[in-house]
Amino acid sequence: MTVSLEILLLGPPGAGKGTQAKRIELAHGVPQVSTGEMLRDAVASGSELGERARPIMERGDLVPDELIVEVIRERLGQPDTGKGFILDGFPRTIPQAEALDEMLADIGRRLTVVLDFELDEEEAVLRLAGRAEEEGRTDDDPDVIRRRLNVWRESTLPLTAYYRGRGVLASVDAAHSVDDVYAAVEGVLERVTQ
Ligand code: B4P
Repeated sequence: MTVSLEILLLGPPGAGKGTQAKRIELAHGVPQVSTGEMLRDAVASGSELGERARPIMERGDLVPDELIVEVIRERLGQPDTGKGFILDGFPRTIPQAEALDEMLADIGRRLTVVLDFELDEEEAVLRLAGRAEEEGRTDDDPDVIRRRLNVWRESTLPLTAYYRGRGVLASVDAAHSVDDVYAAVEGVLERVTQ
C-alpha cells in the first residue's frame, strides 16, 4: 500500500528544519516545501513577491499571512505533492495554520504528523551565527537573529499547543548531531505510518 506523507515541521529558527526536511525528502520521495527558500528565490529573482518580502525578511519579521498563504495554496496544487509534502517554515502563525486546515480540507488531505524540533535559544543563536559565516544570509546577522527568535516566541510557538490539541504533535530533541536527529525523525515516521 502506498502511504502518503503529509509532514509539518515546527521549531525555532536554526532548529534544523531545513536540514532535516532535505533528508526526509531524499529518503521518502516527498518534496520539501520551504517558504523561507521560496521567499529567498523570489527576492533573488526580483519578482513582485520578492520586492515586498525583502525588507521584511531583512528585519527578521514575518511577511503578511495573506501573501504566504497564496504562495502555499499554489504550491500544494502542483502534481509533485500527490504522494505528500514536507512543510518547512509554514505555518508560522495561528491564522496561517487555520488557512492550512482549510486548504487541506478542500483537497481531502490531513497531516500525518507535526514534528516539533526542540532546541534552546542559545544553541539556535550559535548555529545561525555559524550559518552566517558559511552562507552569508543577511537575516543571520546577530540583531536580526534576536528579532527572529522574538517573533518565533510570540507568533509561532503557540502552534505547538495548536497541533498538540489535534493529537498530531511529536516532539524531537534537536540538540544532537544531524544524523542523531534524523534517526529520531525516522523513529517517529515509522511509528505514525504503521
Ligand atoms: P527559514 O528559511 O524558514 O529559516 P530558519 O527557520 O532559519 O531555518 P531552519 O530551522 O530550517 O534551520 P536550518 O536547517 O537551516 O525562514 C527565513 C525567513 O523567511 C523568516 O525569518 C521570515 O521572514 C520568512 N518566512 C519564511 N516562512 C514564512 C511564513 N510562513 N510566514 C511569514 N514569513 C515567513 O539550520 C540552521 C543551521 O544549523 C544551519 O547552518 C545548519 O547547518 C545547522 N544545523 C542544522 N542541524 C544541526 C544539528 N543537528 N547540529 C548542528 N548544526 C545543525
